[in-house]
Amino acid sequence: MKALLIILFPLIFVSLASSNLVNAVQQKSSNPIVENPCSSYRVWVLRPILDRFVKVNSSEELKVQVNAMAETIKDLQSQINCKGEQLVEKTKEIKDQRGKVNVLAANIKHLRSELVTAKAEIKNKDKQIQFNFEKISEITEELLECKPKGFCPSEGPSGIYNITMRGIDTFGIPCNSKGWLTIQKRFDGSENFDRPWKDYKDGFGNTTGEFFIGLEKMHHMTHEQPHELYIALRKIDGSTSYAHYKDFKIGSEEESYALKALGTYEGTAGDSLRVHENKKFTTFDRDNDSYKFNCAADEYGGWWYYNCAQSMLNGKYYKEGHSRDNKTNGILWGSWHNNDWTYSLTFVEMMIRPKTL
Ligand SMILES: [Ca+2]
Repeated sequence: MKALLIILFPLIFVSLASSNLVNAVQQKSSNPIVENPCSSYRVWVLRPILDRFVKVNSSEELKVQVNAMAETIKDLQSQINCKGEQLVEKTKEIKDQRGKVNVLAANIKHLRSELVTAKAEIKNKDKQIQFNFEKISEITEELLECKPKGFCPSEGPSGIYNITMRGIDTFGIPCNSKGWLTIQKRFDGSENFDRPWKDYKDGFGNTTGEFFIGLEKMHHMTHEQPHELYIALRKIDGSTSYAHYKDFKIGSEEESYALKALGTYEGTAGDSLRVHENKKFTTFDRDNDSYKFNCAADEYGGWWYYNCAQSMLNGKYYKEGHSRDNKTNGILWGSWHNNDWTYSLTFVEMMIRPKTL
């Protein structure tokens, strides 16, 4: 028995001492290990103790201790693997976030580009608004001035309308409901048409009766914009006809108020004004015709004579519809009364209006 105790005592002592030592080491280094399970610190610390156990413990105890240590190592390896997986996951998350940052950066770049475009568009719109504002101001000024036009209103009641245009004073003139402006009218013989150049230039008569508007006004109106001409005629028997010329233009006084254009003819009276196209105006005191004498002096009234006339709407007014003493100085439109130059019409109205109407 004594001999057995001698053998066991050292072993028990060594075992207890080893156990205490292990515990002491575990306690000493418990905090770092718990805080950082993935660390290899414990393995490093335990290695010499394990070596000691190999020398001092029995084979069974050593086996137990080694197994425990192996389990610990296995656990630590598992934790390292876990951390590795977490690291991979975090790396992937960082990569994703970088991708999102790149997308956001691209979006910001695109938005900046759109902002530049929008700023340019706003600048253009500002210019357009400024232009429109100036245009509206101009139109408003014109409307406020109530600037009259050099022709009749295209529609509205018939009556006397004021006409104002550059180069001539405002004047009142008859306009009908279809925009026609009367430039000459004969119907009762109350007005003398055998007048000098100045009267034909300025006009004469009464706009509510018989009158001639004046060559200067006719020139300005037809020079300002293209006009057409409509002539209404009536005989003593009450029959009527008309001649419609799609163009009508009178030259300046320097051009002797020539009949510069007539355009195409359309009507029922015949085209008796055609031969007077491009002829100058003649009065008894201003001979511009091709006749060896003065047509206006030999006949009656001013006209675009040549040698001398096929039409003569400023001729002498004969209430009975025929001249006296076989004179050929009446109101004539040859094609409508078979070139019977003793005939004389009892109603004439010459009218013009802008071609655009
Ligand atoms: Ca002559």
